[in-house]
Amino acid sequence: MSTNTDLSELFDKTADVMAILGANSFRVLAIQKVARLLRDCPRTVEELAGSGELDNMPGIGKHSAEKIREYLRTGHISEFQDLTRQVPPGVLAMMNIPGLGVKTAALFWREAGITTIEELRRRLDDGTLLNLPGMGAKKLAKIKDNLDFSAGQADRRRLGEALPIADEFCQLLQTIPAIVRTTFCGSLRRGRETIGDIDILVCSDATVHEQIRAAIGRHRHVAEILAVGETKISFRTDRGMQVDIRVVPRPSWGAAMQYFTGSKEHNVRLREMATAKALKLNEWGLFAGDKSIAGETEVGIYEALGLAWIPPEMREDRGEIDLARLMRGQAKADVQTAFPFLSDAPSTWETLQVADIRGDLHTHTVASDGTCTITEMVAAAKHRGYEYIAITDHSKSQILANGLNPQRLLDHIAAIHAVAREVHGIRVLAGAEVDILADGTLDYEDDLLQKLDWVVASPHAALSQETDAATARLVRAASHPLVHVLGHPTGRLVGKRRGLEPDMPRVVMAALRSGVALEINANDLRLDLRDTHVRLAVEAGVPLCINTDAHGIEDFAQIDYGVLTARRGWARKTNILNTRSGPELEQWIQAKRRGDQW
Ligand code: DGT
Ligand code: CA
Ligand code: CA
Ligand code: ZN
Repeated sequence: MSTNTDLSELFDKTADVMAILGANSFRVLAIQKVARLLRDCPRTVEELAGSGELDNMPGIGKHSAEKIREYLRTGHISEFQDLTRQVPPGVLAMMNIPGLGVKTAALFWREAGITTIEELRRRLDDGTLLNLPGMGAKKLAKIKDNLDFSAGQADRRRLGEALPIADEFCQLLQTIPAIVRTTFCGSLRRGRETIGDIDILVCSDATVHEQIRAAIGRHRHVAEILAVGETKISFRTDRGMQVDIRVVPRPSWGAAMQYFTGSKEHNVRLREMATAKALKLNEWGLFAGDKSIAGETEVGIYEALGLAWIPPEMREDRGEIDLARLMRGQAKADVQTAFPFLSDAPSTWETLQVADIRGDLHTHTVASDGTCTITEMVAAAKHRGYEYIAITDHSKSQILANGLNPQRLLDHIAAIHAVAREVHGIRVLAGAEVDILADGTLDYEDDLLQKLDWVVASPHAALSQETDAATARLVRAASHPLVHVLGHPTGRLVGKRRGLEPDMPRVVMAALRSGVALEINANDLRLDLRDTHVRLAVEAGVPLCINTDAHGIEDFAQIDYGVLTARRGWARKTNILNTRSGPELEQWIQAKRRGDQW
C-alpha cells in the first residue's frame, strides 16, 4: 500500500504501545489523530513533506512531522522502534481483544506475566487469574467469551478494507481486451460487514488465464500467486487477503454470478426450488435435462424459477425468497398479508441508492475531535450535492474527544449559524452528538438541547453493560422529547468491540412511540445499527438515518457502506429520513419537536 497507509499503521501501533506503557492519554490520542489524518489525506506524505506543507498541517505537531520525515528518509522511526521493543507482540494482540482494553492487558502482562494469546486462554481456564485485583469469575467469563468472539472473526476483513481492493483488481482485469465484463461476487457483493475472501468473476469466451496471471503478477499489492488454472486463478494480497478469480463464458455469466454471490443458504433454497420443478441449477446454468433454459443473465435464473430478481444484499435466506415469489404472483394482497410492513405491495424491488441520500446528519469538526472546520465540512457536503448537513460535535463528557462544555457549545452554535448565513444552496443545522450516559440521561440540560436544531444522542462509555441496563438506557434516551436520532445505538466496533447488547425490539418500540429516528452509522468500523437491527426498524416503521459520522471531509464517502447495510436490512428509500428534501426534513423536525407522530 501507499506510504500514507504504512505510516498511518505505524502511528496506530505506536499509540497502542504507548498506551500499554502507561503514556498520558492525550499523547496517545494525538498520535492516533496523526494516524487518522495520514490515512484520510488525499495527498501523499512525500508531496506534503516536499512542499513543506507537512509543518503547517493542523493536527500534526512538530514532533510528529519530524518522525514522518525520519520515516521518509530511513524507512523507520527509531523512537517508535525503541518503544515497540519494550512490549511483546502478544500483549498488543491482547489489548485488541474486544472488551479487554489497555488496563486489563497491562495487568495480565505485568502482574501475571502473560505475553501470548495462547497463554491467556490457558490461564483463563485454570482459574489462577482470579487472584488478580478486580478479576471476578464473571469478568473472566466475559473475557473468555470475547476471546472466542475475536477468534471467530480472525481471518475476516472489514467491508471498507476489502471493497477498495476488489474494485482495484476489477479495474485491472477490465483492461484485458478479451475480458468482456468483470464483477465481484460473494459476501462482498452482498455487502456483508466482514469479508472472508474476495470472489471475482470475469466474462470471456477466450483462454485468458495467462494474461490474468501476467497482469496480477505485476501488481504491487500481490504477495503470492496461489494457483493458476484455465478457469480459476487464486492469489494473496500483501495484506493477506485471498482473491479467487473465475473465468466464465458468456452463456453462463448470469448463472455464475448467481451461484458465486450466494449466500450458501440462499443458494440451497434456490436449488431445492429447481429440483421441485425437475430442473437442475448450478454455476453453469438452469437445466431441463441437458437443455439450458437460463444462465446468460441473473434475472433470467430468478424468473425461470418463478421469482422476482432479488438484490444481492437480501440473499441471506431471511424471507427474501417468499417475498420474490409473491412479488411475481398476481395478487398484491398476498405480499401485504405476508409482509405487512410493505403496505405498497411492490412488484419489483426498488433498491435504495447512494444517490437517494440528500444530506448527512452526524458530522464532527475541529471544535471536538474532527479534522476540518465547519466551513470545510459544509463546502464538502455541498460539493457532494447534499441539500443539508448537521454539524454535531461531542458533548462535555467526551473529554478525550475534546467535547464541548455548555459555554463552548453556545459559541459553536453561533459559529454554525454564522456559516449557515454565509453559505447558499445548503441547509446547515446546528446540532450536537450528546452522550447517552450510563443511566440513559443526556450529557446536556434540556434548556441547552432546546437551542439546537438537531440532536443526535449516542452511547460512548459504559458499553459493557448487561442487557437489562443497556435496554433501559437506550429506551430512556429514545423517549427523551428533545432527541431526534439515536446515533450508533449499540456502540459496537466490527470485530473489535461487542458494544451494548440491548433487547433491540424494545428499543425499536420505544423509538416508534416517541417518533425518534435510529441511525445506521455508515462508518465501516461501526455499521451500527447492523443489518438485522435495521430489519427490525423497517418492520416496525421506525425512520432511519444513514449518517457517516464524518470526522473529516474524506469520511463522507463512507456513506456507501451505510447504504449497503440498509439494503441488507430491507430498507428502501421511504424508510430513510435523509432521503427527504430539505423542506420535508424541516417539517419532520418541527413535528418531532411538537410531539406529533411521524
Ligand atoms: P466469505 O468469503 O466467507 O465472506 O463468504 P462468501 O459468501 O463469499 O463465501 P465463499 O467465498 O465461500 O463462496 C462464495 C459463494 O459461492 C457463496 O456465497 C455461495 C457459493 N458457494 C460456495 N460454496 C457453496 C456450496 O457448497 N454450495 C452452494 N450452493 N454455494 C456455494
Ligand atoms: Ca468470499
Ligand atoms: Ca471464495
Ligand atoms: Zn459518536
